[in-house]
Amino acid sequence: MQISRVELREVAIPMVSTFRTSFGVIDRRPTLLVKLYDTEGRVGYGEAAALPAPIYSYETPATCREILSHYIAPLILHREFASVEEFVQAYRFVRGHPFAKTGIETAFWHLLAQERVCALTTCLGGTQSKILVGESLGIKNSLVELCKEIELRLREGYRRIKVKIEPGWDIEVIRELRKTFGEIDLMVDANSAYTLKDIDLFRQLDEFHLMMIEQPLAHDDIVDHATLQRVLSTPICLDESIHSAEDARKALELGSCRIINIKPGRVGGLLESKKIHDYCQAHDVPVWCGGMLETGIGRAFNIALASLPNFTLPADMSPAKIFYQEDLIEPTYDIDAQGYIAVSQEPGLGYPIAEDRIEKYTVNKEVIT
Ligand code: OSB
Ligand code: MG
Repeated sequence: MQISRVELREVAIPMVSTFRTSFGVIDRRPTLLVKLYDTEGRVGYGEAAALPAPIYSYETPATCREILSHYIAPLILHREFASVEEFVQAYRFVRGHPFAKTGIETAFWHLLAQERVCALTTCLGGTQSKILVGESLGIKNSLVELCKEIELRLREGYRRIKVKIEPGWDIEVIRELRKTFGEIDLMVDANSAYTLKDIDLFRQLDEFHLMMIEQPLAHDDIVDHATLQRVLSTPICLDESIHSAEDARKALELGSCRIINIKPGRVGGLLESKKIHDYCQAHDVPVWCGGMLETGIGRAFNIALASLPNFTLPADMSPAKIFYQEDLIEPTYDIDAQGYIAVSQEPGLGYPIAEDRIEKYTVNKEVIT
């Protein structure tokens, strides 16, 4: 396969609700679409889902554009690639910038899936035909508001509730949720809002039999997490701290976590995600697929990834329509009453792309040939 043209399109779709975490409020969500054209006339779409500000990681849509247009696109244009492995080799010397790399790598997967006339799940080696879905709930203005949304999501079928926490919105919230909803599958995500000084708070949280505590300590730490994990019976799940299969190996050897959240954007693509999956599977560590409020295009790749056999815990995979006025795939996927979404078996992306909406929401466009 040979790439003849790279197109970068930043799209900005109005959000229907804001998403508050310990690192800040997400109330607008530009995202970067990467379009690859091959010499056979095919077009592959990928998504670089960095947040609009460097608050979850250092990347933004602007840094993704810079890295892709100046450094990565020139390395992959007009060269022959027989596999994704060869494709990523072309830019292996570009350090960091995993969201940018995921944008272009997923577009290449989309091209491959079209060339081979196979579903993304098949291309990746997926084995599950449906995946269990949970909902991730931001920090709300009140407990009443939080409870109302949880009630709605449980009714819709979501099987796991993840609640964002921060100092002042943690132990009392969880106590109340256990009182109201009983023993539902409940977990928390701190997005690095705490330190080891808060160890007593985590001992208290340990009493609530949570499925896991996601990224309680610093975004770049695996040492203090090991200290914390040693005193807790609740599994720690690492998100921000894991950028590669090597990071996963080190964290598991240190005992920093017992579960890993795999997000393609955070680790630089589907190939690296698969490596983390394989390493965890070989070491009996369950994984699940996290989300970055992607549009349906980014979610399509996440769904295929989550069909690999060791993705045994519910994914952050609510349909993008929960966050956005309109999605970029139409029709989008939905969850059934048991909390599952079907893994698309259609060749290519697996969902129809709404080209007119992409056009409508494009705020800037760059073409590299
Ligand atoms: O920490 O998992 C996170 C969204 C943006 C940035 C970080 C996170 C999240 C979520 C959203 O929790 C999950 C989703 O995309 O459904
Ligand atoms: Mg997280």
